[in-house]
Amino acid sequence: MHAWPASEVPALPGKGRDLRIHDTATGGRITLDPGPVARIYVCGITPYDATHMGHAATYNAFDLVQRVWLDTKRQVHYVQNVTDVDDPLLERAVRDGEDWTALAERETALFREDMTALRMLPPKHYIGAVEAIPGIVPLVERLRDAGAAYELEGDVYFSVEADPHFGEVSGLDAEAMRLLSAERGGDPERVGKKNPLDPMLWMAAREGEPSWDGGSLGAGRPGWHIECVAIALDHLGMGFDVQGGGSDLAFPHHEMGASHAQALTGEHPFARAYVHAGMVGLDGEKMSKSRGNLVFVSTLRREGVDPAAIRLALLSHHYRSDWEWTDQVLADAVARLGRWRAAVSRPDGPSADALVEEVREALADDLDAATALAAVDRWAECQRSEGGTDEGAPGLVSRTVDALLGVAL
Ligand code: 5CA
Ligand code: ZN
Repeated sequence: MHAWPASEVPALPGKGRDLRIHDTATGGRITLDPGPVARIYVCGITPYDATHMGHAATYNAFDLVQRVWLDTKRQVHYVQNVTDVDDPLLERAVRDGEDWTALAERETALFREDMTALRMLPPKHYIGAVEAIPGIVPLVERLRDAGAAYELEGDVYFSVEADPHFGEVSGLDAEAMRLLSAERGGDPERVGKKNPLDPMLWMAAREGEPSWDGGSLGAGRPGWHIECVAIALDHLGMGFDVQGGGSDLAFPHHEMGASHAQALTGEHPFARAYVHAGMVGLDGEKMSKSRGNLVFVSTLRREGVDPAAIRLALLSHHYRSDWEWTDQVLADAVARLGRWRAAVSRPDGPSADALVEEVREALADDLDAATALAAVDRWAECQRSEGGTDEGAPGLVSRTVDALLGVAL
């Protein structure tokens, strides 16, 4: 699949700091030490509805990871998937009497537009589940042949016992895993499984549903976790720097993915850091396509909201906290954008050299965007109340805000 166009990232004077980030697996902050090419995999959308503020907040967090790395003069090898065949997508297509491929294509196209408008840097490889199927089948066959997977009524399940590190990503106990597995696409109640938590790797063809040639597995379609594993191994290999997604992916998705990959390769870890963004809610509930309590990026854009203001609204919350989208959050962001634009529109101003370092330090410190915004606020206020004589300052502030926060002033 093609991704979306990249907005330019201005180069800043000096060099950024190495990223210290919270890793779900160790439960603490680690300093990432990627080589000259940092590798990141971020789970993409399931395209059955438009991009909502929760999605946007999660992609914003990982966009900041990229921007911090780029500022350290590294290259970034960023991979993202599109779950363009899965139960919720097929169910929505049936509900609306629409062809599932048309639905997936339309929503993926809208996602690209939203990401472009929000100045999210595109992945180098943007891969759909359907196009990954030829690579998935041999992986499932290998797991089965190694005894790490087994067949049940034509479906193929992964055996969580095959990975000695199973459980280390989420750190949850068996009961918590069981509850979440039932909630998030698993089938712990299915009779005949070796372990109730075992996830499906390959689903045998169902009547009325799309299916693909699965070689010795028979016709069918891939399970969810193996999709991301196949794409990540193909484009990044084991031991890449960050696997990212919202906190609802820590279990089962990232736990199972790590175990699939570790069982396949005998190597550990799959990712060096598992990074999870908090959940954005609306009216006291997690914003989700299945609940329908959604504020869409595209709706706000259509209403004439500046995407830079949407981006500032996302940035005003710490990426790991759960927060609520409200009209006030957006109104505050619109006001802030106005203040910043007024401040950089003057020909000179107070020196911004210290500001560049403050923004760098805040983001390197577990992506503390709110602190970065506060630093820019202080410069803008100083510009408003006192002004200054540094002719390069407004331009430097614009470039800093663009390069590190993805906000075009
Ligand atoms: N296709 C899979 C990942 S392989 C998937 O989870 N798709 S999704 O469309 O449901 O979600 C896309 C991303 O947005 C995931 O990282 C998910 O954790 C995140 N996300 C979904 N809802 C929210 C929310 N309310 N707040 C924050 N992030 C969210
Ligand atoms: Zn994924």
